[in-house]
Amino acid sequence: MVTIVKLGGSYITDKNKPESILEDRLEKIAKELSFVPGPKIVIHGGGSFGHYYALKYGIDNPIGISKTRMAMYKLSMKVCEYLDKYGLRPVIFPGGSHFIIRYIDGRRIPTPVNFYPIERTAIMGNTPVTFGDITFEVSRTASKPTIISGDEIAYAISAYTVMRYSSRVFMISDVPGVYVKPGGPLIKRIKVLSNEFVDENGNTGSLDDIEFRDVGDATGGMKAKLERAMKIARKGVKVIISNSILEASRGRGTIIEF
Ligand code: IP8
Repeated sequence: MVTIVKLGGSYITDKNKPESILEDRLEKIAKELSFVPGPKIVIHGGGSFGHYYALKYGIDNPIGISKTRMAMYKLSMKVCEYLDKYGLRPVIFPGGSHFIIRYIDGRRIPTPVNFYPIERTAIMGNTPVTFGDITFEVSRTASKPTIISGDEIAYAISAYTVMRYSSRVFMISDVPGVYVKPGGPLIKRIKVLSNEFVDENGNTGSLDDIEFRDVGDATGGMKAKLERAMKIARKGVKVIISNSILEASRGRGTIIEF
């Protein structure tokens, strides 16, 4: 079983302060991940590293591309320091070097390029670490720099590995899962095919009935996270949204499956 762990940028950094890392969270994640058996791949977002520089310099010019990607390497090294501390033998594979966006009929399709070294490294017993980054959006007629998010990379890896291995995705956030409404019951399981959920009290409902808290953040909060998780689940890969890798590995949190 390959475990793909997606760490949101806002989970591991303080988005309000450039280049600030929430080290206690990295410590917790690394420690928990060291108990998970089998191959693992870690993906992280940009938070107050990548997003700060992408906004400051833009991504359509050499300075912005360099500054943004350098910031992401710095953040990734910090993630790796903690993974190394807990014996996870991390190896960095920059997102912009291993994934592109294919742009077909108005749709962005995140696609692995040169995935073989990542796959082999995971099987060898190292932990590949990749991240949301600047890459290229390539259509039949044009190519331009674009940001590929950590979630898009999680999708690309899931879509690629689903035919080869059994895999699961843990989306780690600062809440234990998805709630039916603010303050109230946690959703245990979502079936994307039937558009239904079961909550922690055993009650069922339709996904259209979920009331999301209006968080007003740029990445769209839990609603957007759930949509991205559902895209992965439609490929046949189970996703668990949780605030803990240990809980997720026991099947606790919100499970999203086909
Ligand atoms: O935080 C974007 O990744 P995300 C990374 O997962 C950059 O959206 C370079 C801003």
